Amino acid sequence: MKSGFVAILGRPNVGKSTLLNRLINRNVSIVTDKSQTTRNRIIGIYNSEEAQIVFVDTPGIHKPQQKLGIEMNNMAYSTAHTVDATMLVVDTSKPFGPGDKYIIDHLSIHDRPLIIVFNKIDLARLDKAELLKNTYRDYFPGAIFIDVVAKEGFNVGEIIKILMNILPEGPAYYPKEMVTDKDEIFRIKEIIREKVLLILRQEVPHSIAIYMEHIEWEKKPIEIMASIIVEKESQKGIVIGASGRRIKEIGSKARSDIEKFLKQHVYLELQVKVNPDWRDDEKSLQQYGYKYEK
Ligand SMILES: Nc1nc2c(ncn2[C@@H]2O[C@H](COP(=O)(O)OP(=O)(O)OP(=O)(O)O)[C@@H](O)[C@H]2O)c(=O)[nH]1
Ligand SMILES: [Mg+2]
Repeated sequence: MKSGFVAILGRPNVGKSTLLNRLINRNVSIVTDKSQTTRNRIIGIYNSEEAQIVFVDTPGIHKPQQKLGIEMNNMAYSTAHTVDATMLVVDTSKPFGPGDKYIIDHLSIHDRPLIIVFNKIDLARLDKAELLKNTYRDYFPGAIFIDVVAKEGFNVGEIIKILMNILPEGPAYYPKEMVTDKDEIFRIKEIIREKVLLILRQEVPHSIAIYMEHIEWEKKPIEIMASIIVEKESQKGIVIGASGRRIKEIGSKARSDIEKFLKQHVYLELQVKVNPDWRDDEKSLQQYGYKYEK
C-alpha cells in the first residue's frame, strides 16, 4: 500500500481548499472568494484499496500585517518540512508577481518531490499562462507540472495518479473511515465563518473570528450558541445589519449547512462581540485556535 503526507501550499485565494475538497470528495475546508480564508492546517484524507494519502491544506502564504498572519504563515511553512511531497498551487489566470516570488523565497520545497498545480486554467489566457508556466519551469526544473480546474474537478484525478507514483510504500496512518483531523466544533465554527465571509465585503471579513459559547448535543434540536468576534464597534453594526437583517441571513445559511453536516436539526443563536485588535493579541489567538503549535 502507498501512503504519505502531501502539503497543499500557495498564495491566498489560488484554490487550495477547493482542490483539497475535490481530491477527497468531501467538504472539509471552507472556500470563499476572499483571500486568507483558511486560517489553520486542515487535514483531508484520501482512502482507497491501494493508498492512503493525507493532504494538508494550509493558509495562503502572504505578507503578514498582524500576529494572526504570522501564525498562519508559520502553519504553512512548518507543513512544508513534514511531508513526503508538496503541491504548490498557482492561480494561472494571474501574472507572476511579488506574491509568487515571496513564496519561492520563503519556502524550502526543493528537497522533496514537488508538483506545481496550475489551477483556474478555465480563467487563464493561453499566451499569458504560458509566460507564467515558463517562469515556474525555470525556478523548478525538477518539478512535475499539471493543469487543473479544481472548481470543476478537471484533472484532479490525475494528481492522485501522479502521487501514487511518487509516494512510498507505507502503512495507513489514520483509520480508513477518517476524513479529517478536525472535530465537529471546528467544522461548525468554520461553516459560520464561511457565511460571514461570503456575505460581508472588504476589510470586515478579515477581522472576524468565531467563538463557540455553548453547545448542547443532548437537546433536540441541538442548541448552538456562538459569537462572531469583530475588532471594532463600527464593525458590529455592519455584521448585524439594518434591523438585524444581515446576521439573520448569516444565521439561516449557517444553520442550513450545519444541519446537513450533522444530519440533525439545529437551533443556532449568534451574537456579535467586540475584541479590540484581537489579531495582534496572543491570548485571543490562543483562545480562537489560531496559535501555531509545533
Ligand atoms: N474559475 C475558477 N475558480 C476557482 C477554481 N478553483 C477555485 N476557484 C475559486 O477561487 C476562490 C478561492 O478558492 P479557495 O479554495 O478558497 O482558495 P484558497 O487557496 O484555499 O484560499 P485561502 O484559504 O485564502 O488561502 C473561490 O471563489 C473558488 O470558488 C478554478 O479552478 N476555477
Ligand atoms: Mg483555503
